[in-house]
Amino acid sequence: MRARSKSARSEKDAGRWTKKIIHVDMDAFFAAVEQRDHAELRAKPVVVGGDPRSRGVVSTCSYEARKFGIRSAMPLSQAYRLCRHAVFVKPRFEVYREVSCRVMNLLRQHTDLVESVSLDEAYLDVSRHRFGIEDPVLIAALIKQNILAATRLTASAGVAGSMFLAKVASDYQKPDGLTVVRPGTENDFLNPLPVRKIPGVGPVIEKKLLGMGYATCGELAAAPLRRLTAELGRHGEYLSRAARGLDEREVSPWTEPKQSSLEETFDKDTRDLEFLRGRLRAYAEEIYEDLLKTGRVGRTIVLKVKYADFRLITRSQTLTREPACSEEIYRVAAALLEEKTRAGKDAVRLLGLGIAGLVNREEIRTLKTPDMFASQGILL
Ligand code: TTP
Ligand code: MG
Repeated sequence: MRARSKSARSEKDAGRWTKKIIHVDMDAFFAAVEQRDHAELRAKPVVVGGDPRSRGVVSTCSYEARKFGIRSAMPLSQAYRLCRHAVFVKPRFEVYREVSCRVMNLLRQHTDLVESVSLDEAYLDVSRHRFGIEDPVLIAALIKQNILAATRLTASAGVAGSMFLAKVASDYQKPDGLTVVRPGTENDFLNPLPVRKIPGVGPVIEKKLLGMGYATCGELAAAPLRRLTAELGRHGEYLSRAARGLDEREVSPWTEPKQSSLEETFDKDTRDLEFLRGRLRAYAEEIYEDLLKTGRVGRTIVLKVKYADFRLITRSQTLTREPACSEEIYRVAAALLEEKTRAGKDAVRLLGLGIAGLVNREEIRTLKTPDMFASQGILL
């Protein structure tokens, strides 16, 4: 009898959440690592990106720096104008990657269904928790504690019935937040939020939506779909569904395309092909090492070029099998640079190289469908 009543209770609990999704996002990630490792930076406006006299952009900044209006992707020179006493530091990607790896491993202690979307951000489906914990809010609280104890860094978490809502929720009370969107309260949570809170809505789409008279998700949810698609093309349907909280995506650790990439804004625009090739070779080596270290494989090589006039292009090539060495990545990238861009003729401001469509070698193995991957040229 006892066992029965227990299972009846847990069935009832499970019924309340269709899916239990947690989104975890580290707070001011690169800047928080710098403040952790350099005590003199704590409680100060810290900008990660490099020398403010260089032409790079802000990777991220501490919450103290955000009070001055500094934001990711802003030119460093502008950040300097906004806050002259900010401390500008160079990024240490190897350290961030290591911390990220540690955090992702902690998340995998709770479930195999972890989809990491960037160094500092991941979704978990904890509908079936590894040790049977039923309450996703408790799991999220444990995760935050695990991360703090292991890394001395804070993360924000969102708990909801879908990936979309969990992501919006994790952003809701940053830093060190834990926001829960309980089943049945989805619209109450979403309706008052400004449209900018929808992932993928940047300043351009926001302006367009405001111009159309939609300031909040509630207003956007009530907008005729035809009007949205007419004005915004294929974004229209996504926005309409997002504003209504509709999202059927599954957390998928092995299929989601991921990218390993590096890019650099040069101190001076350059037409020097030899120099650009040299940079590509250095990126290829670093990327290849990263793939080896993180056990990931991918076959699509992506080259990014921004010209002096800020025109940005990407060119990619998908190989028939995964690259066997950094030299192979370099050769493909150099060929793309020479044949598919105007580098050497037009001045180049920024150069980037990446590998897209990455999957995790371990995760492929556990899928036990090697044929599927062999047909894509990925060796197990
Ligand atoms: P985010 O999670 O977007 O930002 P964040 O962790 O710094 O701050 P928040 O508390 O708002 O989450 O990005 C994670 C890291 O990715 C960030 O620390 C630095 C890097 N990044 C860039 O290098 N360039 C960018 O434009 C952005 C947005 C992030
Ligand atoms: Mg973050």
